Parts: sequence; C-alpha cells; structure tokens
Amino acid sequence: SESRVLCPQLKSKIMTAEQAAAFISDGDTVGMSGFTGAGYPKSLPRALADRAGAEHKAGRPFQINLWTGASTAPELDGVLAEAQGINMRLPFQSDPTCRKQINNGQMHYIDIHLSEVSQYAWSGFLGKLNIAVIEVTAIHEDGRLIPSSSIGNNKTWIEQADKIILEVNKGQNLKLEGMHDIYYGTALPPHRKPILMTKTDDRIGDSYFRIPPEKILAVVETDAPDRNSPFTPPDATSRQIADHILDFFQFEINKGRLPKELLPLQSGVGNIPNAVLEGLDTGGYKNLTAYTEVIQDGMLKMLKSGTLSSASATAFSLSPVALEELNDNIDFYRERIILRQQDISNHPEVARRLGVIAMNGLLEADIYGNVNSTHVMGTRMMNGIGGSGDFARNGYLSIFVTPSIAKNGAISSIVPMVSHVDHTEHDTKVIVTEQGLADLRGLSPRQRAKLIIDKCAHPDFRDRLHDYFERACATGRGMHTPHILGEALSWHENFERYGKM
Ligand code: 0RQ
Repeated sequence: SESRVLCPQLKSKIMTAEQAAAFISDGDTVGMSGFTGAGYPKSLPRALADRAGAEHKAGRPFQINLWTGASTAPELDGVLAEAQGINMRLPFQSDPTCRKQINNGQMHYIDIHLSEVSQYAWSGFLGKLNIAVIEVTAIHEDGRLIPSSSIGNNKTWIEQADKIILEVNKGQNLKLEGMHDIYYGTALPPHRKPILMTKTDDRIGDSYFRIPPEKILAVVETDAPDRNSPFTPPDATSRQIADHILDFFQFEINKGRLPKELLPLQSGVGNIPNAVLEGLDTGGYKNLTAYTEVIQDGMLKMLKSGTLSSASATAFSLSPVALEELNDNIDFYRERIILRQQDISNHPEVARRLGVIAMNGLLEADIYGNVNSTHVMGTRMMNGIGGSGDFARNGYLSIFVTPSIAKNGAISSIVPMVSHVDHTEHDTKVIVTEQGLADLRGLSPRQRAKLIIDKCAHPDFRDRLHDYFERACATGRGMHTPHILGEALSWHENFERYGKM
C-alpha cells in the first residue's frame, strides 16, 4: 500500500527500525508514545532491545531511561525489560517483566500523577529528554502529523526532546484525523492562563502536532495493531459492585445531589468499571458524558446507544471486536470522541470545574478510608497511581471499588491501617465492595470506621475488624483516629509470614 509519509522533506528520512535505533545511545533518556496499550511505537523498541542485547554480550553497558504516557505493551516495555535495557522508568507501567525488575531492585521507577508528568518534564525536574519516539497515523505533505490512537505525553516529548524519531503506522485508521485536540495554551507558572473548557466536548486546540522538521532524525514505517486485548465479560462480583453504585446514583439523583444526566464519568479500566458501564447502559440513562483517561469497549457501546453523548480521553483501549466497530463507524465516533494530551484529559482544574465522578480500583482501604492502589503489602509495586489521584482528589465524587477479599480469601481488602497511602481519607468519598457501599461524606473517622467495616468488609474479616476498632477506641488515646500502632500492620505481617492475613 501507499506510503503515508507525504512530506517530501521527511520522505528522505525513512529508514529501518535498526537504523533508527542506532541514534539512541547508552544512558539516553527516551520519551516514547503509548498509553494503555494504544499508540506506542511498534518496531523501534524491538530493534533497541536487540541492540542492548548485543552490547551486553560484548561486555558493554546499554540502558535507557524510558518515559511514556502510561502502560504500553509487550512490544515496548516487555522487550526492553527482558533485554535489561531500562535503567529508569516513569510514570506508569503494568508489564510483568518491568514489575519484577522494579520489585527486585533492578529497575528504578518513578510513579507520578499522570496529569503532572509534562509539568515535571517542562520544569526540568527529570533531567534532559534526549530523544522522542512517537507513533503517528500519517504525515501530511506540509509536515502536519496526524496523531495515533493515544496522545498521552506526545506533545510534551515532541517539544522537550532534542531529536525525534517517528513511527508512521499504516495499521492505524487514517480517519482518526480530526478526533484529536492538542492544546497549545499551556505554560509554566507564573504565566498560566485558565483552561477554557466548561463542557467535556469543548475543543480548545489543534488536530495535529506541531513539530520542527529539523528535529526529526528518522521516520520508520510500521503496520501493526495496538495491544487490543479481548474483552472479559463482568463476573458476578463486579456486577454486585456495579449494582451498588447504580443504586447510589439513583439515590443521589432523588436527593437532588446529582442531575439525571449524572456528571462527567471517569472510569478506570477493568472488570468492575466495565460492569458499571454496562449497568448504566441498560439503566435508562441518556446524554451522559465522560471525562476520562481511556475509552474502553463499554463507552463505545454507550455512545452508540445514546446513553453517552460524548467522551473525552487521552487513549483508546479496545478489544479487537470493539476496534472493528470503531473502524466501521468512525465518522459517527469522531463526532463524539475527543482525544487530548494527558495533562489536559486529567487536568485537576478541569476535573474540579466539570465535577467529575471518579471511579477507580484499589488494592486495600483502611477502616478510616485511606486507600492503597499501588503497593502490595506496602512494598511491592503493582502498576502505579496512574490518573486515579488526578481524578480522586479533584472530582465531585470519588468512588473506590474492590472485591472485599483477594487471593481466595487470604487477604482482606479492608484492613486496620493501609500499608501504603495513595489516596488519603480526605480524597475518598465512597468505597464499594460486593458486600455494600459506604458513603463516607460528612462522617468523622470513627463514624467512617463502623460504616466501612459493616458495609464493605467480607464477613470472614468483619468481626476481627470491629474487635480491632473497639480495642483501639478502648485505649482512650488519640480518639480522633484510634489505632493500636503495634498491631495496625499485623495483618500484613501475618500475610508475609503465613500467607494469610
Ligand atoms: O492479582 O491477578 O495476580 O490475582 O491485584 O486485582 O481485583 O483484579 O483488580 O485489575 O481492577 O486492579 C488497584 C491494581 C486493581 C488497579 C488495581 C491483586 C489481585 C490481582 C488485581 P492476580 P483485581 P484490578 C486511572 C485509574 C491504580 C491505577 C488507577 C490499579 C490484582 O485498579 O492499578 O487507578 N489502580 N488508574 O489478586 C495483594 C491486596 C490485593 C491484591 C488485589 N490487597 N493485596 N494483592 N490484589 N487486592 C484510569 C485508568 O485505569 C487508565
């Protein structure tokens, strides 16, 4: 098929991934595209991993520092980690090999709020960005770049990097053109201006990346799909959790605290959010909106049925079936979907103004409402905080969802004290498990503890949690948030020693 590199100046820079990988040196910091398995470079990382392998074989060091939008795919994080090619990774990952290396001390990892990464980079907090490797859909004759299936931090990488390698992916739909909104009004303080967005579907930027052509070192042509994982239908636990949330929305509408179109939805990825989206889609709702990070299968369905009128995000994360649906009806979806850079899709100012309803997963919550989303038993990194903090703190409602137990009941998701805090008690408005929903608004810590234990804890752990809380209260000390410090983390210690809390 025809080349999508129409700009004559850039045609001359077309080369193989191996040739392009030669521009990257040991110790370089590389900003790559990619967000939740969408829009990441498909062939350069493999070539770079091969190079790292060859260098290591020859007894020479070769590692890069790798920045992305969020998680990528086996063809990026996976191959580079397997080749021991990553020294430092940020700001989010979910790759098993990366996770292993982070947790055994081989790889440094900086876990950053996704809205804040670009500010870190602009401010120089992270050091110099040497090279950007960005997947795009096509390059117009005049050099304008049509972004791909995610935006993430691409605008920032393009601006901050000394040099740029582009991957032009024929596998991406050319008709993505016009779906993106790249905002060029950002500045560092004290020069910031308000972001003039008052509705989720406001367009405030350009459809293309601006890029100085002299920065472009190489153009690599690829033709490979995103990591489109098959859809897993919601299980019974997820459905129960979703039902509690749907009842809660109805209750809030009846009380006049939520409009009947709700407020812009932000939803994490996974089985529980899918169940919530399915429930909303069959629950008689119309004209809902989404201001979120990722467009999943459920949101496409809701757009199609009219449950959702528009969705703003920074990336797609679709099953192969949903991708086909998107491609078959892309003109319909382009009217209703806006992809933005992640410093805007997750912007605290915008999330607060719009009044987002944030729904995210957690690993464990404590009886007072502090939430751990990232560290298993307080030390081992799972994925990262991602955008959950951006939305949880700044949303109108922040709802955290989890099954009440993990690992076949060896772990209680409700514990006396969390072993790591990502979201403080101040940010957590509602906690939901399959057991029930605890609305923590307007309650003091001691009131919250009773409610969380009664509504959310699994019956196998409920009595022990009440017992802990009562004994903590009986000390008569520190009655604002009573704890028995020597015992507060004993459940985690039990798990580490005996495999059961
Ligand atoms: O492990 O698969 O090995 O059994 O953690 O748990 O229940 O499948 O839940 O996939 O929704 O992930 C917090 C990790 C939840 C996710 C987290 C084990 C459990 C299982 C996964 P196995 P589930 P989920 C912004 C949103 C932070 C980022 C974020 C996350 C595995 O939601 O990464 O919110 N959040 N982004 O067995 C030890 C516990 C455990 C536990 C569960 N207490 N201790 N292991 N597990 N609880 C928008 C986007 O998402 C893009």
